[in-house]
Amino acid sequence: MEIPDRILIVGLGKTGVSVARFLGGQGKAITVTDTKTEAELSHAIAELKGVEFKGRFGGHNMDDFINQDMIVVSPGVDIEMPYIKEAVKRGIRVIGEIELASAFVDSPIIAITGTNGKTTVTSLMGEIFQAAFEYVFVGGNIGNPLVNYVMDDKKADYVILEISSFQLETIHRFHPHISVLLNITEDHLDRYRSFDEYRDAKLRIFENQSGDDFAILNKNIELNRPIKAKKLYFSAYDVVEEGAYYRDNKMYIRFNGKEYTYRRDISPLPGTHNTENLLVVLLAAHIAGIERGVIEEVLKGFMGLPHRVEYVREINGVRFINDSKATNVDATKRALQGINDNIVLIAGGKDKGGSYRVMMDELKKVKALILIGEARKRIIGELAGHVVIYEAADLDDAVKRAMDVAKKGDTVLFSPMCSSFDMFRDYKERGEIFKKIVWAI
Ligand code: UMA
Repeated sequence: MEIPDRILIVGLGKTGVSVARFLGGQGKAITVTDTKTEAELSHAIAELKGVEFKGRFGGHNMDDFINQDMIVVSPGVDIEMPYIKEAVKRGIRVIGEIELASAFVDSPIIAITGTNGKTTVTSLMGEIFQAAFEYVFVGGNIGNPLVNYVMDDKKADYVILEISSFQLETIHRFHPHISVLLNITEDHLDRYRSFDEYRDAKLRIFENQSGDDFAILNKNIELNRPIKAKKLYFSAYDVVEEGAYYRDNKMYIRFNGKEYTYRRDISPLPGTHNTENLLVVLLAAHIAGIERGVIEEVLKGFMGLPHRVEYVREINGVRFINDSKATNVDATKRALQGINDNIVLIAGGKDKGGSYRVMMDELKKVKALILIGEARKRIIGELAGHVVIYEAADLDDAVKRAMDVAKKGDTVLFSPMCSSFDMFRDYKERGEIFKKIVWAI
């Protein structure tokens, strides 16, 4: 990709900082803009030491958007905003970090998207590939921008990326060798006008693939879209001809005329959703020709991720579980499915506009729902009458109330169903704070 001279970077979070360092290193004239003030961004700005840039902080300005050759937007920036629409109208190229960075990647890319499970799949796949090859880069939405790999100048055998729908909105030529779509349920309806729009963004992961590439698809999700890549299906319910499936405690991988079998209990990760995650990982590992011994060794030792149904401690027979990474209703539903009855659920945060009623079945296991955050009123509006609900002032107060309600044998599950940005920096900070509160009891 030919990088033009005048570039605007919108957003100075993780993505913006890495993009600015990359483009600054190329001697480009960069402007960085963010709605946050200079004081709020002091840490990010400190990371740009030695990079020459013009900063526009505390808000955006139309002049910055229209006097550029290219604009690189962060994933959290809505490309429907008027400044960007105006720039597009004037023919200015608007791309995201994934599009920019992937133009400089010549190793095979494996890209993983889906509403839930993508971080687990990316991490586990990353560990297996790292055990099998000399150097594998694992990044993307998982928290390590791809442009960091490009700046590193060390060629990887594989590049494994967690990719969000936001990142897919701004691709043009991004071309993974293997693309995975795990599942699609309601999420981010605060950003998208409809579920279809969200799904369409996710499906873009396949748009630049050719017949030499692979598309790993969920057999139980109807897509009705033409996909040029070779389609391989996975299913935890049905047998598939080519791909991966689960039957009678075994996982079967059928690829290239061969069949490989793994015991399901080789992995300690619980639940049907994790069976699906494992099937995808095994399939990708076999496409890459990784040996069974390497795969099994990593599978046995992978205990799951922090903040994803993470056991914290037991107090007077009450178990506490941190599931702060559940930033949508489907994720909380999955967590509830994996736990027996008598759950005290702490939830709430920043609302994303999806329906809370989809968890009505699982709600039968919940003896009390304790709510925090901005989403409280909407959740009450949808679930009142179906479960006992308490409102709490903050997370501290919520844990206190949970302690009052929970009896020996119960589980206190912190699984917010919402994003964290109303009260915390991100889901990680939220989970750490929850664990600290629980450990302080
Ligand atoms: N900003 C503006 N103008 C706007 C909107 C935002 O200036 O109109 C500024 C904010 O003030 C802030 C900056 O943009 O300073 C934040 O940018 P960002 O939200 O894109 O955050 P990054 O730190 O760059 O992190 C992003 C991803 N965040 C989002 O998609 C919201 C991270 O995923 C990702 O790890 C990182 O890039 C590296 O690729 C997080 C996430 O929550 C984990 N992802 C969502 C999810 O998984 O559900 C999609």
